Amino acid sequence: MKQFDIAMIPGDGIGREVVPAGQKILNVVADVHGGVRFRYKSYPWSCAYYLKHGRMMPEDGLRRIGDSDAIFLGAVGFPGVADHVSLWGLLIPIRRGFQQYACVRPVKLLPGVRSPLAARGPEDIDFVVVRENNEGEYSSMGGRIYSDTPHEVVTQLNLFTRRGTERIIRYAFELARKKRKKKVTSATKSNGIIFSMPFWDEVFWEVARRYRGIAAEQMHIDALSARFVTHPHNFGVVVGSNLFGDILTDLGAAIAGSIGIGASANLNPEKKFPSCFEPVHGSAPDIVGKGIANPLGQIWSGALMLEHLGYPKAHDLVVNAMAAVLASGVKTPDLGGKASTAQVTAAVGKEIRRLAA
Ligand code: GGG
Repeated sequence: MKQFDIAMIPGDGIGREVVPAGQKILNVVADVHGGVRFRYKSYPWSCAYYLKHGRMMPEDGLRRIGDSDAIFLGAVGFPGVADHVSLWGLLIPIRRGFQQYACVRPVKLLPGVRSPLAARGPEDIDFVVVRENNEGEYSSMGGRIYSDTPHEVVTQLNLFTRRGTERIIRYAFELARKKRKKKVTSATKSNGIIFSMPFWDEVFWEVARRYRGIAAEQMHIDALSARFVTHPHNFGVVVGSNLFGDILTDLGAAIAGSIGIGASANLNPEKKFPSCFEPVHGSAPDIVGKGIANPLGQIWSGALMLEHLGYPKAHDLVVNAMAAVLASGVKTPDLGGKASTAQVTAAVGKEIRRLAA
């Protein structure tokens, strides 16, 4: 029996509703698998914690969860705490402190879900976005002077290192090797951003030359966003900087039916540190407490965790169960259904048991 220690951080808003749903499904998987068990420790780090303690997590927070096998996180951010305070106080330290430099986000239209794109089916929307997760536009370098005067000056430095750029692009090409469509598309903006993006392009083509069997292309982020809508079937793996990857994956989740279904893995590929699994969506204050949050983004993130921990078949089992439940019409309102968080979760659990039997 293999036991994994999971650090759970439900965080804010609907994170507190979908993380327990994801945990239920992990327990069902453990149950039907028989050879794996999860031991959870929950941490209350969140905006509520900030309002009480003046920080999003304790000073030694990373040390406390550093020994876990994985982190299972819900959502970060809530009205009453500035978004940059909550993000930089919790999620970004986790991503950086544990060198989770590869953020992998599948964009896949599951059977039973209607894409907002007309006449698109599951065979048209099935690719992965790899987001650089440790540097780029998410940088704390810069400053603000002469505040509240007409002479106010604000600078924000983007940070692109050769090591960081090369390793994420290499990661994207390695991933493309395992995919049906062997193609990597690079998100750039080297016409307007004249230092970092031409550098990104240069590194992209240096790496691309080493992967003979994999098609490579670069596209400006504006055109690429439009192509997500007009030609989603053309993509295999899309690689982008921190900000570009973040924006593209909200769009990706939307064309795959709902932001509520988007899953994400913040990976430390070397497995020196724990990786963190969280849905793409945020805390959704508008639907908190209504019991209608879509649990599938969290459940799918749990499936990505299973894959990372060495159980790819368990990943497939969960995703197949999700697809079957959606195809049967059990959906939360964001997908046009009437089911609650609890009903969708129970249906996925039941389907996992049925498929595994
Ligand atoms: N579930 C992830 C979450 O709460 N994300 C909030 C957010 O705004 N994240 C920005 C980012 O991923 O960079």
